[in-house]
Amino acid sequence: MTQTRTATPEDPAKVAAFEARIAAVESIEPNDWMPEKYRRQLVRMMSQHAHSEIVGMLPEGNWITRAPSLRRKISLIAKVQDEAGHGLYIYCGAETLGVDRAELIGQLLDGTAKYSSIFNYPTLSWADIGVIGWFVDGAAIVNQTILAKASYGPYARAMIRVCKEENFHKRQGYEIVATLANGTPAQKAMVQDAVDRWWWPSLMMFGPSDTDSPNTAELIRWKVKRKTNDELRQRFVNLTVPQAMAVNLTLPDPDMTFNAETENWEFGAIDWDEFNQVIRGNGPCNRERLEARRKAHDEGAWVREAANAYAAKQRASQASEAA
Ligand code: BYC
Repeated sequence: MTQTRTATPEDPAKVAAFEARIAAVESIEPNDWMPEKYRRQLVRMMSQHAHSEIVGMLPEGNWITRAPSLRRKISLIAKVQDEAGHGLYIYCGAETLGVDRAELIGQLLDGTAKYSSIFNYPTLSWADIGVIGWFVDGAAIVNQTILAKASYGPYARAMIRVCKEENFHKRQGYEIVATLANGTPAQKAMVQDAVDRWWWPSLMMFGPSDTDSPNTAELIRWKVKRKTNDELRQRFVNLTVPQAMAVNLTLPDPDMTFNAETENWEFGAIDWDEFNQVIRGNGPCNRERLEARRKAHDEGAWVREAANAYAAKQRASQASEAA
C-alpha cells in the first residue's frame, strides 16, 4: 500500500547527514532516511525501467513462433523470459520505496507512466531480432553497468544480475547479425535494413540531450546517475561503430566521423521531434503495445486471484497454528 507522506519541511540535520552519506559513496538502503524527492525520483525511474522490461518483451515475442531454427527459438524464448524476470526484480526494488506494484502497473496500463521509447517500433523481419540484441541490449548494458553503481542499494544490486543476462542477450543478437551479414545477398540486405531502422531509435534510448534533460543534474548530484545521457550515448556509439565495421554493415549516419583528438566517433543530429512524439504516445506501436499489456493483465486476473487466495489461506493456517 502506498504510504501517505505529509509535505512538512525536512529536518536540515537529516538532509545534511544524507548528503554526507552520498558524498562518501555509501549505499542508501530501504530503511534509511532519505529526502522525499530522492525517493520519488527513484520510484519514477525504477518503475519506468520495470515497465520497459515488461513492454520490451512484446517486439521480440512477436518472432518466437517464427524463429528460423530450434536453437534460435530456444535462445529467444530464454531472452524474452529473462526480460520478464528483470521487470519483476525492478518492481520488487521499487516496492522497497513504499509503493505498491499494482499501483505502478495501473499507471502503465492507463497510459500515464512512461516506458522506453525503443519498444514502440515494429519488428518487421527476423533480422530485427538480431539488431535488437546488438543495439538495444547493447545500449541497455552501457546504461545499466553504470546504474549498478547507483546510490540506492536495491536498484544497484538488481542491475548486477540484469547486466549479466543482458550480455548473453547482446551476444545472441550480434551472432544473428554476423550470420546474416555473412549470408546470401538477400540476408545481408535484410540485416542492413534492420540496422538502418533501429540505429537512431537506439540512440534515443539514452534520453534527451543533457541540455534538455530536467532530471539529470539532480540524479547526478545524488549519485543515482553516475554519467549523463550524452556521455552514455557517446560511449555506446564508440563501442558499436567498430562492431558494425567488423561485420561490414553501415550505420545510417553520413556525418559519422572519428575525432582522433577526443577518440570519439562524432555522430549526426538526432531527430528529437520523433523522440518527443514517441514518448508522448504517438510512436508507430504505442497503442498496440498498451493494448497487448492490458489484454495480458485482464487475462491474468485469475492468476492474481488464485495467488491472493492461496496467500490468505497460508496466513489463516499460520495464525491458527500460532493460537
Ligand atoms: N523513452 O530528464 P530525463 C531493456 C523521459 S529495458 C521514454 O533525461 P532521466 C530491454 C524521462 O523518463 C531497459 N522516456 O530523465 C528490455 C523523463 O520523463 P518524466 C530500459 C524517456 O530519468 C527488453 C523525460 O523523458 N532502460 O533493456 O534523468 C528487451 C526527461 O528525461 C526516454 C532503462 O529503463 C526514453 N528513451 O533519464 C531488450 C534505463 N528518455 O519521468 C532490452 C533506466 C527519457 O520526467 N533509466 N525519457 O516524465 C534511465 O537510465 C533514465 O531514466 C533515462 C532517462 C536515461 C532513460
